[in-house]
Amino acid sequence: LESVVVQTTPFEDQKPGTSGLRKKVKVFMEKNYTENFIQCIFDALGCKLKGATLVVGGDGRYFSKPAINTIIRIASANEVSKLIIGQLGIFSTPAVSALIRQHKVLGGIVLTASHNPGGIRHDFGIKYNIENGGPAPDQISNNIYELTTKITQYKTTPTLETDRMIDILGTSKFNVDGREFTVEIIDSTKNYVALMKEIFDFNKLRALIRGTDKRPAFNILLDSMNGVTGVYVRNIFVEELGASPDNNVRRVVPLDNFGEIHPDPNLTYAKDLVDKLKENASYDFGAAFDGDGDRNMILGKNAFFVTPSDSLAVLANNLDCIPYFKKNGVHGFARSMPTAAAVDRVAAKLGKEMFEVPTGWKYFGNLMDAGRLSLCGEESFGTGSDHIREKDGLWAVLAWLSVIEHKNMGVEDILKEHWKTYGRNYFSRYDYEEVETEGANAMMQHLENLIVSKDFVGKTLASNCKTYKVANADNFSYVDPIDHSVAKNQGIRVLFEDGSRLIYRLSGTGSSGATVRIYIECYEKDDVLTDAQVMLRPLVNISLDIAQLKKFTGREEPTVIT
Ligand code: VG1
Ligand code: CO
Repeated sequence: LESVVVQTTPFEDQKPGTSGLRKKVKVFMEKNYTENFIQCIFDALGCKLKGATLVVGGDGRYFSKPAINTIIRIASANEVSKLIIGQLGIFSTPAVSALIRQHKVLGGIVLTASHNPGGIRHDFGIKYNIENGGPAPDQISNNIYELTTKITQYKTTPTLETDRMIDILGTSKFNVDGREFTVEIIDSTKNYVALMKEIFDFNKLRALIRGTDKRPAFNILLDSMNGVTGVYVRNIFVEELGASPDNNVRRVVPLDNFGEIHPDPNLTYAKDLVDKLKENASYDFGAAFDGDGDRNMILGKNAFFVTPSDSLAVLANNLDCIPYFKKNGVHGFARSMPTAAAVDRVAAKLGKEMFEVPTGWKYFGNLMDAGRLSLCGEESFGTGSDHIREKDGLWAVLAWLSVIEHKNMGVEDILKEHWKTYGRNYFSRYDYEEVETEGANAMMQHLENLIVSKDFVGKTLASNCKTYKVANADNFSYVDPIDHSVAKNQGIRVLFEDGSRLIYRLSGTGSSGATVRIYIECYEKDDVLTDAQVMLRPLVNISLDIAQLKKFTGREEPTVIT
């Protein structure tokens, strides 16, 4: 086969966001749009690409197959030696990360827009992961973006027949321009399942789920929301751990449009699961995952909600019951800046290093590679450890079940015990989706001006008879302790004297308009059982007030509250 060079012109909007390039499917379908971006990923890899192996796969959403066929042809023409692809194009994001590490390959291309809806009218995404298995750092993404603004041609092998190639397991070899090019289609779950078996004690987890002479079965309900985790959930929970395919799992067949739902595990978009747990009190535990399987939501009996920030803290406090950490030890902890600081208290008590990084999993990678970070999380339903370099929804559920098994306690009791020891970081996030970009930008600019205005620091803000004194305010910047790279403008922070915080960011994962996120947090040592929305009400009012949110966005109510 012979490769050809195709002339093309740049697109202006190929800047990767918080987690890769995400656009409507119809944008990726435009002539040369996908081709350009793939060629720019390869160009950014430079001479490392020649003879390299890459992993390719994603959450199976609409447009995955044509995108993979494009990747196969362009890779073959750019002297890649081998692609390892999941059958039917399916790999969860954590599974890609695991495979890159297990096979020690150059990197991987993940085809997903994560929790964004899928299908012909919705979103698609392409993300590059580097050789440690993690999302490309800013410097590489910026380089890819630079190239997309200048691209004039791409290389491809149009005669390479890809039809149905990814449907069948096996290896195909081609001769392209006199070089050997290999495509290996592998089982989507095998390596990942093996990894989970090394990390956790499957015998104990099976006993928990099936019940023993001494203990009744712990009744779980896992919701894959028609996303990619379905195949992993069936394999791990039903086949390996003996969960019931009828009663313990739901929506476990991945659909390319996620059944027209928003595959995002939170109280709004996974309300279905919340309702199931409320209706049926025999469920002890519920969990949901997002489209690509890196997010998780944890619920207890009667849908008792665990905030991701608390989830991280509870796991940090109990890691020693998981074989992986017994063997490898527990190094530091980390969270993204907007994530509530509950885990910081655990770190302080256990004497572990604690890091606060910008939003996005790519910022955890260097710390893990340097052996300084074992467990980390984000308030956006992301939890994970240094077993891979992505957040990992299934891992989080297996970790929670390990803690539950070990402590022989339910979710709610574990949380209450935790709060009794550490106090409680009340946390909520308000999202305003698809706001007009201009209004959102103007609001952020207003906040920028406000926080540097004279007398803002030191000011007392009040609502509902509660007063908060501003101790500090800034736009968060981060210097990576390992490579000293700098990430600026990562969110406006208003920090109060009593440790309460308000944070404002614009989302970097949407595909149309802007999404405003407001993160609200306070800490209570003793009053730990109040409803979070009640406790945070005064701070919420202050946050909307100082941002003049209604004036800038026209919005009365948030789209999603978590
Ligand atoms: C959101 C979350 C962030 C997360 C990112 C990717 O980003 O806030 O914490 O890392 O999504 O998650 P943003 O820029 O929209 O706030 V996912 O599930 O795409 O891997
Ligand atoms: Co995701």
